[in-house]
Amino acid sequence: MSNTESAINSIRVNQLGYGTHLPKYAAVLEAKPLALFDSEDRQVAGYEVPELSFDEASGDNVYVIDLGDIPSGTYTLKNSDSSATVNVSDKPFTTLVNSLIKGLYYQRCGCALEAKHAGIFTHKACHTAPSIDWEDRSKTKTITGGWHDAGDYGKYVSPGAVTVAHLLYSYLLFGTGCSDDLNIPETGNGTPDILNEARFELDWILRMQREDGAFYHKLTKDHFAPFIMPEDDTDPEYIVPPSHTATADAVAVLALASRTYREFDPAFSDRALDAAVKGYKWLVDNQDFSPYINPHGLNTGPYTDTRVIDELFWACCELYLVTGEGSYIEEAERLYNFAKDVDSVPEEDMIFRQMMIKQEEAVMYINKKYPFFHTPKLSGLDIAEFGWSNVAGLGGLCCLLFLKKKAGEAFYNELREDLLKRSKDILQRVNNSGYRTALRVEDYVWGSIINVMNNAMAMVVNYLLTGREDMLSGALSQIDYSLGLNALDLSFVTGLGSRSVQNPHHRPSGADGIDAPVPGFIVGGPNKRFTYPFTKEKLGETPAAKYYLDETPSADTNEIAIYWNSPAIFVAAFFNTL
Ligand code: 9MR
Ligand code: ZN
Repeated sequence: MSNTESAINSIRVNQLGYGTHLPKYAAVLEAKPLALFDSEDRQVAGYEVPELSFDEASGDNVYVIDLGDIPSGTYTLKNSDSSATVNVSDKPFTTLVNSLIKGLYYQRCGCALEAKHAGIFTHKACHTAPSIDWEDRSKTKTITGGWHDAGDYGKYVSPGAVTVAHLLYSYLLFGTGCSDDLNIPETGNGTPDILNEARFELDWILRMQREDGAFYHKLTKDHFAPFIMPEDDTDPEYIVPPSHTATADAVAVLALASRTYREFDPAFSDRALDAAVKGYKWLVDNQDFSPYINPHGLNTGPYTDTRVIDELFWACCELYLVTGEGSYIEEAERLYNFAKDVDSVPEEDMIFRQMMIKQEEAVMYINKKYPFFHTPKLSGLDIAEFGWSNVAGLGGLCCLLFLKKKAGEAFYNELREDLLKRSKDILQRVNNSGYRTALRVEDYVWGSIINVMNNAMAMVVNYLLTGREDMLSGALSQIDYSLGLNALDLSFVTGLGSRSVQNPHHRPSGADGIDAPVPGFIVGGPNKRFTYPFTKEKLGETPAAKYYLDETPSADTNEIAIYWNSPAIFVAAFFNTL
């Protein structure tokens, strides 16, 4: 497939399908009349297409049309040069949710994927050997389990914690939309499979805690493996020193897990809370924060994060909810205010002050060393962010949708206003975009799908707080984007849609000898910032929304990652409950 071919079809739809009771958008690139035909070729609706407008991100002239009320069924939408299949049903997103969760199962490490669960996508047990302590090579420890992070076989605590948080919140908020049996090894054990799958990662996160309470940053080799199957990837793995961000993320997700699993496994719930409290104590006793950077000779994903204040905020919110101890929410509020203005930190809080100032220095340093992170300047906590480096929004979910007024009336109201304002700005981006994509031109970065899905999450939260229909349709458009209503006319989810990603940057998909990619992964998508030279060579001046290659080597545009699946699970699970 080339990007020129993708311009041929002038009608772009959500290739998987639309909800009977939800808005149904299609994008058209020709100002020609459109008509909708049922499966017996009878016309059921006709539409005039007004003037197209120019979409800066894609360079296309495009119009998004609302197809109106259509009963369940399969239809064809046509104009004089193109046609597209339109599926309408009551529960269009069940397949999406289930397949994205099952995708995480395919990332399981330390065990075999057996045919009865994995179909043709089996592999033998991988990464079961003892790992070596990076700092003291004489020490080894066997830490198995967890999910492979992405297209590589590394396992990293922060991204894992964030992924699990998305799953647990999906279950807690939208349980009926995401609790199907998924044919994984634990299916039928009395716990919903979304929690069974999350538990696989949680058990690994628990194993990543050092005796003193800190959490190791990651468990990887010193380099990315070639495109081989995981069981053939036998070079030594290293236990990489702890970081503050990994520790705070682990604390937060374990506190969240403690309340989520209480009814299914009280012993696990207790264990998770003990580990969280111990991790938090380590953070309190070790405030000499400096961001994790890869030591010399270690060349896997850095997941460098210059700001730990959002991780601490999230951890305090979760610890308060699960323990009811007031000091945690006081701390959360304090952090929220400090982040707004470092000069407001009183003298007696010098430790925090130093931490924040150090962060400013770190931002400058890291921006130079890892330019692709575009580290933001310190200016408050962004509670509309739910990704691996900025988790303030997860603390926001905890306060706004669970603690509510128990967070303190004034604090709750402030957080609510903050979220409403940020999500309004996000909706503005949707309305400014030719394809109703919640991205500005500059948001097409490595893993742009995270911006798309984070923004959808923020609009979902707004909808839950206000019932605003425009927020609901704004969020829905992001699901449509991921399933084909986009400038590339492509479903970014492997295995779903009539025209979907075929060559993700995913080692098993590239090495298993099977033509089709492993199903159930959403790829990072268009990225015009810090792309590989070969991507630039092929795409040149292509507009941002089309800066994408469906080619295996293109980690910069076509990799998969656990924490890109998970926010999409959250959003799709929400729509599944409507
Ligand atoms: O998701 C990460 C993205 O925000 C960064 O810009 C990018 C560049 O380093 O790295 C991404 O994370 C990768 C990680 O470092 C290693 N595993 C694969 C991840 C997805 O590409
Ligand atoms: Zn493995």
